[in-house]
Amino acid sequence: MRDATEALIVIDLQNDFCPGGALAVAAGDQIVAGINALAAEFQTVALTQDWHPQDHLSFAASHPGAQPYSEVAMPYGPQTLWPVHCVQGTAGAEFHPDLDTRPAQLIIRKGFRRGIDSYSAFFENDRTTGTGLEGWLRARGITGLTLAGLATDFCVAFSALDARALGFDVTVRLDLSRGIDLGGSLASMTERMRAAGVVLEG
Ligand code: VGL
Ligand code: ZN
Repeated sequence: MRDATEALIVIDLQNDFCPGGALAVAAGDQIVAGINALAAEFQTVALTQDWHPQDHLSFAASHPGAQPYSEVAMPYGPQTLWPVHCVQGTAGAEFHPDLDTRPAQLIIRKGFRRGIDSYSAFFENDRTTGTGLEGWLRARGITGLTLAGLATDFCVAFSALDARALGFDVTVRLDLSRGIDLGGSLASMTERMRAAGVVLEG
């Protein structure tokens, strides 16, 4: 068992990010068994769940004429446009059926405000709206985080960078994460994590 000051945060292990899903990450489903085994080591486990309204402004379909994977200017800065994914209440938004959700004491839903995307488990993409995860962790005396899930170069990396900025010790399990890799994002975000002092394992 890990120390009581350590928590595992499993990022967006949902059907739409797995093969067959709307925003499938290659081999995204191959990390499920390893994450289940890892969760058994931790006394504190939280999951995040991408949870968008149907008309979310991170969807290309919400911007007439826009293509998925293009970029638009949002009031808070540039935003990549995605295929419609993880719509609240749909099968695509559910966790992968093999993910053991029983050890999780908290599920943080994010991206539910139509006008703001949320990659990070800590802050939405305006970089100021908090999700509440920091307070929950601090109230439980957590100082060290292990992150794994989907996608390495978006929600995992943004969460890891925010966690470092908030002062947590952070390990990302690269072997239990998979990336989207848009325009070299996997290499660039991995380097950003390394530079920020994130321990990269696997
Ligand atoms: C994610 C793009 C859009 C992720 C979520 O979980 O990495 N990526 N929404
Ligand atoms: Zn999303």
